[in-house]
Amino acid sequence: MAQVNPAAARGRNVVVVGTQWGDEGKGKVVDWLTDHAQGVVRFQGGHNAGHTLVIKGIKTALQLIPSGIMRDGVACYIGNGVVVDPAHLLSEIERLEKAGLEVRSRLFISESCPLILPFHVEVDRAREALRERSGSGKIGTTGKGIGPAYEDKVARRALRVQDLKHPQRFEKKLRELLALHNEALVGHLKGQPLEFQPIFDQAMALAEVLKPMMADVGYRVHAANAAGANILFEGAQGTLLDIDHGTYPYVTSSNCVAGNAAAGAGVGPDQLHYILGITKAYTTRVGSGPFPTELPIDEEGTVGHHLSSVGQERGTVTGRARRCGWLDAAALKRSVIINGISGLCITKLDVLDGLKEIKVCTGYELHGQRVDILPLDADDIADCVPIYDTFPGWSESTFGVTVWEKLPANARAYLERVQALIGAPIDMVSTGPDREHTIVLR
Ligand code: 2SA
Ligand code: MG
Repeated sequence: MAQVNPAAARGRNVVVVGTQWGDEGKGKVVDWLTDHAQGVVRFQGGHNAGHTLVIKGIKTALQLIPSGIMRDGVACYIGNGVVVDPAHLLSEIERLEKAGLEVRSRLFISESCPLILPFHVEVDRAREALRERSGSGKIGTTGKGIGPAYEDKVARRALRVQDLKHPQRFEKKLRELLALHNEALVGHLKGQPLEFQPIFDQAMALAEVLKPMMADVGYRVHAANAAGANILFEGAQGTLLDIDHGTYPYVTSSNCVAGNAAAGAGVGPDQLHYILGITKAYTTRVGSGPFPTELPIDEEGTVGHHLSSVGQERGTVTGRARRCGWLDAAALKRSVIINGISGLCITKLDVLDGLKEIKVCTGYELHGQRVDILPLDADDIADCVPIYDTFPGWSESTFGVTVWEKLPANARAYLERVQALIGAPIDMVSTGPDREHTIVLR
């Protein structure tokens, strides 16, 4: 089979999205594809994302800065669809600079990004505490202020990156917004109010540092493209956490699907040429919400424990243990349709090495009926009883394999069946965290 990197053709843009509940390994794949790209754009989410890259054995976790930053000379864009915590952004820039990377000259931050400010974090955490106290159940957010910042955006009262350039305008808007959030904080959220001055002073200090990186990102990406550059659109979280299409309300507050790559970067949908869906060979989820194929992870010797420990399934940002379970092809079927997936990359196949048998959920029994695609209502999803196909496992190691034919026959059979069930071709397989641990098909 010919080995073609999906990003290799000149002027070809690739969108990379997660097809599950995030943590599919998007960061590694984006980094690998960046070999053939001159720019990488983030288009949604914020520093709730945790993209782990391993390059020459050294692990780096990125939250807000696009994964392209690990390659010299690649331009990195933070699109208007991203919510930006300026204090976090600066700390991430400084951390990467300490590691010897050139960041500021090739990082472009959209002036239209809404800002995450300290009161968003307070409100996010206080709301979670309230949900817990009232018995309505936590969402299990990352506590980074993501939801409240997007709420302000949609309510048309957000402070945006561009406001940082205008101290008087910033002051006026900040006073109004802070008053509103303080009212909620001291009222029903039973928290503490925040003071204006420290927030304002910190923002103005950050403004000076960030100003040279502020840019008209949509236009820049358009111009780069017109000059023949290949652009990668790097999704964060995953389709099942999408605000519209995910397991609402147990979702994040942005659209994680491929269609939002255009709106969240500020380019036309005709600039999205190939949609690569990243799919972990099993399923994980961090935070609350329904998860039909979930397995218990605590008991040694069980499959759930195997996935959790061999897969090192812990939140990159929060350190929380991720919930683990079998691959859910019925959920993936929905992801493939919503994203318009061109091809899939299966990641962490090696984590399944050594399991006696491997299961794939092909549909569910729901209220006495068989359904073959993930329902839209979270309560229905919680009632779904998965129906499984069972495959023999393999004892050989697939870690680091780079050629399809060298995979164990049972691993190939498993992937071929998955491909047929999901309705999209597998174009890549990742067999380890390093750049080199990659099989390219088609
Ligand atoms: P939020 O903070 O408002 O976006 O949380 C809402 C839900 O979205 C989930 N979410 C995530 N799920 C998986 N990975 C994410 N990034 C980190 C990682 C998470 C971590 O890479 O491991 O470290 O815990 C991410 N970000 C948001 C979140 O769990 C809620 O279910
Ligand atoms: Mg992650």
